[in-house]
Amino acid sequence: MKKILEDERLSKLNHSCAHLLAQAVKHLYPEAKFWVGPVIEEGFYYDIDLGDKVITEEDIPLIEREMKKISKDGKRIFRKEISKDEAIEMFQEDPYKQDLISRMDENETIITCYSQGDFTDLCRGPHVETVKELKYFKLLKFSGAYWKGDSKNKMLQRIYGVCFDTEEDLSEYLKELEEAAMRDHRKIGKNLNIFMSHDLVGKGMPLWLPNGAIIRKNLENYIYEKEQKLGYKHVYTPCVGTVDLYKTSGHWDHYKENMFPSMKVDDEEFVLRPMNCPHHMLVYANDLHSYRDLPIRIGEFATDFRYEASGAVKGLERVRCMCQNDAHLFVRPDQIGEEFKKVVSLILDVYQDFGLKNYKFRLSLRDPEDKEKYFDDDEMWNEAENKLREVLNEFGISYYEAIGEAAFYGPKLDVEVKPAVGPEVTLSTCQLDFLLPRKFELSYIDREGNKQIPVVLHRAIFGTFDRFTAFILEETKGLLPFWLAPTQINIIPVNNEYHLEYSESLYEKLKDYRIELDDRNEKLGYKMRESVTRKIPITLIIGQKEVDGNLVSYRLHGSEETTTVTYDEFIKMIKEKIQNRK
Ligand code: TSB
Ligand code: ZN
Repeated sequence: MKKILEDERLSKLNHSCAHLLAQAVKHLYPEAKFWVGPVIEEGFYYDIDLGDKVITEEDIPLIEREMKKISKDGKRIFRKEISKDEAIEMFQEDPYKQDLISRMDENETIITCYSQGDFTDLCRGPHVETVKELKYFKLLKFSGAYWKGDSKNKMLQRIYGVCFDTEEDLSEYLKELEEAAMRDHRKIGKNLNIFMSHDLVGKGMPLWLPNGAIIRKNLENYIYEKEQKLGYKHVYTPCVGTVDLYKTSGHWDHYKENMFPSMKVDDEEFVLRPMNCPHHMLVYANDLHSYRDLPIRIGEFATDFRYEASGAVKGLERVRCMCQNDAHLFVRPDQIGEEFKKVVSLILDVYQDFGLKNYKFRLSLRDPEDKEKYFDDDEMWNEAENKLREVLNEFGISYYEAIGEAAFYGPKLDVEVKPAVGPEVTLSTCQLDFLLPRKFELSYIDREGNKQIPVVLHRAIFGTFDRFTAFILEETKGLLPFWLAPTQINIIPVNNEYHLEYSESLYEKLKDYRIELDDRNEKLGYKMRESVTRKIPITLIIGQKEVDGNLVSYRLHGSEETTTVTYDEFIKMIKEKIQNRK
C-alpha cells in the first residue's frame, strides 16, 4: 500500500485536495465553517461545521462533482504571508480560525494562507501549484467528529478522501482499501457470527457469540498448556478493587484517565480494574518467599476495564472490557535477563504456531518530560531501561525505540502489528518493573537471611484475547486453522433420500469434533458454497460411492479437489491437524 504520509509529493497532493474539498463544500453550503484538514495515512480529511446539516450518502457525489469542476477550472494556488492581526481581521466571523490563531506560538507573528479562486484558508502548506493537479481523487467516507475530539463540544462533519497523481495509482489504492475492508475483523466477525455489540450493553463492550466463545476457549487452553509447562501458576481474582488498592499501586495517580470512575458500596469505594498487577502483588505477598522459590509466575485470564475514547473503540481490537492473557513474574535481580528471554522465546514460539510474520519489536521508553504519566525516579528508570536494552542486545532481536510509550511503572518490549484498517497496535508485551514491588513492600529472603525486594516482569503473550482474536481473524481472513475453527467439519449428503443415513452415522462417529450435518433440502452446489463462505475447514460430500464403499470424500477449504479415503485414513488426517495446531 502506498505510504502517503511518508511521501512528500503525495502528502502535498492530499493536503491540497483537502482544501479543494473545503472549497467545494463552501460552494454547496455557503454557511460552512472549517476546522482542520490534515493529511493522514489513508489520505486526508476535513472537519467541517455545517450547522445542523448532517452529511449523507447522497451528498458525497455532489461534493465530488463540485471538486472536479473547480479542478477543471484550473486556478493557481497562491501563498500569502499576513500578520497575525490581519488574520484575526480576515477570519473575524470564523470562531474556528480564531481559535487556531489564538493558540499559535507567541513568536509566530507571520501567518501563511493559501488561496485558490474564491477560497482562502489558513495553512502552513506546502501545496501544489494549481488545482489542475488534483485530478485523481475520491471521497472515501464520512462521519461525525467532536470538535477537538471532546464529546462536550459540537459534533462536526468529517469527510475523508484520497488523491493521487495518476488514475492507475488511485484505482490500485482503492482496490487495496477494498481488500483491507474485506479483511477487517469487524466484517468477518459479523459474517461468521463471532461477536456482536449492543447499545444497551455499551460502547466498546462486545458480546462473544458461541462461535467466538469456541475460539476464545481454545486460545485459553492453548496458552494455558504452554504456561503450565513453563511453571506458571494461575489464579482467579475479582475484576474490581478498592480505590485504596490503586492508590497503593500508583494507578490512581498515573493511570486515572484510563479508568472508569469509582463507585461507593457501603463503606468501600471500588473501581473496575484496568490492570491486574495490584491483585497479583497481593497474591505474592500472601506467602513468605525464599530466594530459592523465585521466579514465581502468577498468571490469570483476567477481565479488565479501561476507559478508551469513544472514537477509538474498534470491534474486538480496542475495547473497554477486555480479557488479558496476563502474568506477573516475580524474580531476583540476577534472574531478570534469563526470565525476560524466556518470555521473548514464548512470544516467538506462539507467533510461529500461528504463522505470524508481520510484526515489529518496539522498546517503549518513558518520556522524561512527562511527570504526570511517569513515576518520578530518574535513577530507577535509567536502571530499568538500560537493563532492558542490555537483555535485548544480548538476545539479538532487532527493535526500534519509542519515547513516551512505557507503562507508568516501567519500560517495556511491545510487539507491534498492523491491522487491516487503521494504525498499528500492540499485541504482546513484556514489561520490567522495579516500582510496584516497592509500593507493595514485597520481599524475599536471600541466601544470607536478609530481606530483598523482588523485580516484576509483567507480560501478556496474546495481549488480550480480544485483540489477538481480532488480529488472527484478519491474518487468516476468517479461515481459522482446524483446531480453532468454530465448525470444523460439515457433512453434506448429495441426496437426502439415499445418503442421509450413512451421513448420520458419520456424524455420530465424529462427535468428538465440532461437526454439522447439512440435511436441508437444498441443492448440493448451494450447500457447498455456503460451507465455503462460512470458512469451514473440511466439508464432507457423501454420495453413493461413499455409501457403497464405506468411504469418506472431503474437500479442504480453498481447494476444488475432492479426496476420497477410508474412515480410518480420514481420522488420521484430522488428528494430525489437531496435534499440529497449525
Ligand atoms: C501485561 N499490567 C500489564 C500486564 O501485566 C498491562 O496491563 N499491560 S498493557 O497495558 O500493555 O496491556 C496488556 C495488553 O493488553 C496490551 O499489550 C494490548 O495487547 C492489550 N490491550 C490494551 N488495551 C486494550 C484494549 N483497549 N482493547 C484490547 N486490548 C487491549
Ligand atoms: Zn501488570
